[in-house]
Amino acid sequence: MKIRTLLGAIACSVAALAATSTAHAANYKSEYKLSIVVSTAFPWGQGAQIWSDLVRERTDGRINIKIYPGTSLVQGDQTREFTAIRQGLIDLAIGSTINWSPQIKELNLFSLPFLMPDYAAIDALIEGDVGKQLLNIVEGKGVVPLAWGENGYRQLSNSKHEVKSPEDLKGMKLRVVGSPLYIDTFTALGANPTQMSWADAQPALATGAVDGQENPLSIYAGAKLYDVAQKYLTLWNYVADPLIFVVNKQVWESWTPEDQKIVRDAALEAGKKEIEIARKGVTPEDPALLKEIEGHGVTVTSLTPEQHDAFVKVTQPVFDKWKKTVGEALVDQAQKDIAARKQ
Ligand code: X2X
Repeated sequence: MKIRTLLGAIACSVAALAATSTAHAANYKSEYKLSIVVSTAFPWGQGAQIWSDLVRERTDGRINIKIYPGTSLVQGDQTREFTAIRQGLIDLAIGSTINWSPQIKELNLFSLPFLMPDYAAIDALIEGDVGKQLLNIVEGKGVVPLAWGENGYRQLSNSKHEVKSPEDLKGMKLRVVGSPLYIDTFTALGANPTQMSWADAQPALATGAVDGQENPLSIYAGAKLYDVAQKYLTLWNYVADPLIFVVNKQVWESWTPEDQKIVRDAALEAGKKEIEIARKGVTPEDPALLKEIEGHGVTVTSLTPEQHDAFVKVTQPVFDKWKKTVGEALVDQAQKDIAARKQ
């Protein structure tokens, strides 16, 4: 009798549990929209693919993420992506800190000219206290941040001539990204910067409406910018843009704690792998991508320490001005952590 009661109770709770998970699953959408700027042919998009695949596998298809490249959910306007995530037009995203800077001024940190001299410096920021503070700020804006990724060090290309000094940039028409900090930096360098989306940048380069642009080598090569007359490339590592993996808050809260953990762990795993992919082939130790670019007849210019210093000097006032916007304490902390980084 007792055993029967016990078995009955177990059967009841199993049924109740099953009912709860069905109820949860019933709240789930059949598809979750993930926004990114470039396709899965780029490291950024590969990160999205890895995340989406891991989540689908580990939730047995309960969470089905579809990738929307080209920031198509906001008609290509990267600077509206963060707002669209908040509003629920976008369920998930892997976004560049640059594109979300108009809404989160602290993310301009990574765009301060010549703040981060090497990968160890980037790691010291995103893996340390500064990274935590920034993710807290993102969370405070009502979006759930899960992990860091990386677009990469942004190098300068143009169709005119080799750039080795600020003088070489004089009057050059350059497409820049959506934070006004970039307008200030390139104005200080004597160029003629104009802000446009990545979608508009490619035709503008192809028609010669602009002379040049700045982007990580993976984007430069993936978009075949050497085929649109971008034959001069200067490696100057002046800024790098990390990526942030996020989920819309209401969507996040609609998931069970078990599924939340799966999505978070998968983001951390995908972020780590994506950073590895983004750093492939673009260093003196592993120059495969650089060699490929040179193979397309591109003049690749590296700077001597003196040439590098000239760029740092001219952009110092921009750094100082924007340090106030980003937050003096945050920038001081970043500089301290970079100075103490493990090489
Ligand atoms: O628009 C760009 O330059 C890109 C693709 O790098 C970003 O989305 C920041």
